[in-house]
Amino acid sequence: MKKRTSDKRGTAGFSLLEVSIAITLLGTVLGSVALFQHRSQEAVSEMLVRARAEGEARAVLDQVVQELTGVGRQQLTPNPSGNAGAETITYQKPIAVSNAGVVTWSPNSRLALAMDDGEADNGVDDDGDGFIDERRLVLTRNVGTAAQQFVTLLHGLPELVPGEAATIGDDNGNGVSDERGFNVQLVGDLLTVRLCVQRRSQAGNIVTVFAQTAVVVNN
Ligand SMILES: [Ca+2]
Ligand SMILES: [Ca+2]
Ligand SMILES: [Ca+2]
Repeated sequence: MKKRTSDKRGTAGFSLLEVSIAITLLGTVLGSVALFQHRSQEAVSEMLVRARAEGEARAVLDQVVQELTGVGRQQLTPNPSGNAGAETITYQKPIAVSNAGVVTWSPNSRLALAMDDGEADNGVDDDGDGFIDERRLVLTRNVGTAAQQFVTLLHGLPELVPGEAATIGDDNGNGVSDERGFNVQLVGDLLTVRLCVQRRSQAGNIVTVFAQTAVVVNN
């Protein structure tokens, strides 16, 4: 009589080798999922940081446009029409015009870069935010008078915008040489205002935002 044989593999379950392969595969899959989640979180973090920085830059640009609207070309100091434009600009706005057409100008206001809080111009990241020698944009009203007032409009503007080297010349090909995070440049009657801000994402990646606009100046 033929002896009945049983399928030992079927009843004994998985072999050690199979279990070991399964655990390895599961580990790989879980690792991939964790990596994917981490990357997704970082991508979302970067998106949020970028959106916030763009909002900040846009709002400051609007404020700068408001400041510079109506300014006279002759009242711009220094003359920002060179290749390097200007990173500090002093200006006056018309506040009255007499019947004879004589314009009364406001006291001087100034937009200028200053070292950011806790930062010194020394090639070192003094405030530990991951950026070296970053600037802030400062608006000064009533320059040189008893009523002089300072307002910081924006923090975290780079010493030189990415793509621009500290050698003379327009390395990033945007028409301005050696520009910092704030620059104004006059071409004809058009005053172009450029902003660049930098932030760090949660994982420490650099997020750079550029924004620019232009204002027509009076003669
Ligand atoms: Ca810093
Ligand atoms: Ca520094
Ligand atoms: Ca440039």
